Order: sequence, then structure tokens, then C-alpha cells
Amino acid sequence: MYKPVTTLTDFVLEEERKSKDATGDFTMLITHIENAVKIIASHVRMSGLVDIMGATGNKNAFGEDVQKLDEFANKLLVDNLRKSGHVYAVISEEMEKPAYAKEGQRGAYIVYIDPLDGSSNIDTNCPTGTIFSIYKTDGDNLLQKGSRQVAAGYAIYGSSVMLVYSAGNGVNGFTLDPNIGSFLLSHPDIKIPQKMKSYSINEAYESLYDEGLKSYLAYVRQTGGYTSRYVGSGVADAHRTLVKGGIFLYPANKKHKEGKLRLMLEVNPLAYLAEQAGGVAVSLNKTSPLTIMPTKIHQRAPFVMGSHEEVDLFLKYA
Ligand code: P6P
Repeated sequence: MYKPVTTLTDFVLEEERKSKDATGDFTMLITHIENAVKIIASHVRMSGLVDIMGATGNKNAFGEDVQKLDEFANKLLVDNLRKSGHVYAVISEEMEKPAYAKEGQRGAYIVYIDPLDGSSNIDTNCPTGTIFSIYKTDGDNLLQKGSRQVAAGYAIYGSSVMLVYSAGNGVNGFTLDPNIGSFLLSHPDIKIPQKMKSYSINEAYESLYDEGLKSYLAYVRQTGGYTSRYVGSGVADAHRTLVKGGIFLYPANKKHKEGKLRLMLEVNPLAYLAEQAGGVAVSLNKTSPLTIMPTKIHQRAPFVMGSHEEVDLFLKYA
């Protein structure tokens, strides 16, 4: 029986038609990201069977072991985007320096990417993801506040492959139909529930947290009704929080004094989505990370996102 479906392409074209000064560049940029994500998804699904699993012996910009799959994802995304003609520069978690498009191929957008977030989970078959954050080119300035993002989103390689993004008009989720190879609108207008008694934090670091956070954790544990969920893959923890509500925290601690997550590559895109979905995100000084003026492309920031009521409760203790 015929049932109308909306593909990601249909959706982005419709959004383009709504925007009077749209040139089609953004539509093409999202399409390049979509195509790269489909290829990454097919490799992630096969990672246990082909020899692209396991570490490469290289280190990324943060001195972390690079898994072969995130090196593959990085090369694919960076090459795709640089040659697209729509991108001025790509900044990736896997590369210390930005990758600029060649002269004559430089476009209107700067794209920050975490090609395979949570890659340390690949060999345990836990969800991983690709995070992207898009800014308009601003001369050769690559450091803009998160509030200047024109779009942000992620792919999550989980029980299904989803692409979730916002261009400032709410958040929409698309699920890959492997039979036709298209992303179909499956989660229109995602809204974070105002409250949900679920908290997500790495509790193994408790001794490293500040007293306020310890008191918050003590409260949610003893008040009853709360559940704890933590995957340890940012996209998975953020996605669950986006669709089910609750609170996801990666705060600063004595080991990670600025937090572990990267401001431009993880915190800002996830915070943008949280706010677009009617939720809230906080970082330094209990304010939105989108207000932070970045000073380095790879700087880190503390991060909390989730349901308004759950984040408000956390802020009472923070
Ligand atoms: P921890 C994955 O390595 C990552 O960068 C994020 O995806 C995730 O949220 C975080 O680190 C998990 O860190 O210290 O809890 O293992």
C-alpha cells in the first residue's frame, strides 16, 4: 500500500524553498555529508569482518589512539567536503590543523566534524556517530561562537542509522532505509520532554567531581524514581537525551579541568540541537556553551544538556 515518505533530500529542498535567499549551496553541502555518512555506515556495519578495525598506531590531535575506522571516516569526509565547492575549510577532531579547500574550490561554509565519535566503542559494537557543525565563512576566521552555527547535526550508527540535524527551524530525525539507501523522515520536529528522571554521567569519576556535583548525584540517587544510563559514546548519550529527555553531563573534573568534550566539535553542535529541540545546554559559568568565544579550534569545555527541569535541578547544586 503506497504511503508517502519524505526523504532527507525532499526535506532539505523544501527548507531551501522556504528560504528566500537560498542558493542551493546548503542543500548540496548536506547532500555531501549524507553521502559520506552512508559510506561510513556501511563500513561501521562491516567493521568486525574487514581489516579496518583496531588502532592504526597513530595519534589524533588530542594524542588519542586513532582507530582505523575513524581515520577512514576522516579521510572520506574531509576529501568529500573539500572538493564539494561549498566549503572554505574543514576542521576535524582527527587533524591538528584545518583542511582548506583548494583555491578556486573554496565555498561559503566552514564545517567542523567529529568523524567517528565514540570510536573506542567500535569493537564492542556500541553505537558510534559522526558529528557536524556548520558556520558561514567569515574571512579566514575559523573561531566563531556556537550561536553563529547555521546548522548542526549528527549521524548515529546504532540499531538503525539515523541522521539528526537542525538548520535553525527545529530538529528533525531521518532513518536510513537500507533497502532503498535513502534517509526517510522518521522523527519530525524532535522535542526534548520537559522532564525525565534519567541521568547520564561517568560515575567512575565521582571522586574527581566537585562537591556540588557530588551533592546533585547523591540527591538523584536517594530521591527515588531516577534511572542511570551511560553509553560512553557522546552521540548515543546525547541522542537518547534528545528523544527521551533526562540529563547528559560531561563536566569538568580534577582529571579533565576543562571537561573532555571539544567545544567546536561536540559541545556546540549538541548544545545547538538541544536548544533547537526545546531543551537546554550549559557549560562554563552555568551559561550556554553557544555564548563561549572560542580561542582555539580544539579547545574543550564542560557540557550538560537535557530537559529543562532536570538541568534546573542540577544547577541548584552546581
Ligand atoms: P569517558 C568518546 O571517547 C568521547 O569522546 C565521547 O564520545 C564520550 O561522551 C566521552 O568521550 C566518554 O568519555 O571518559 O566517560 O570514557
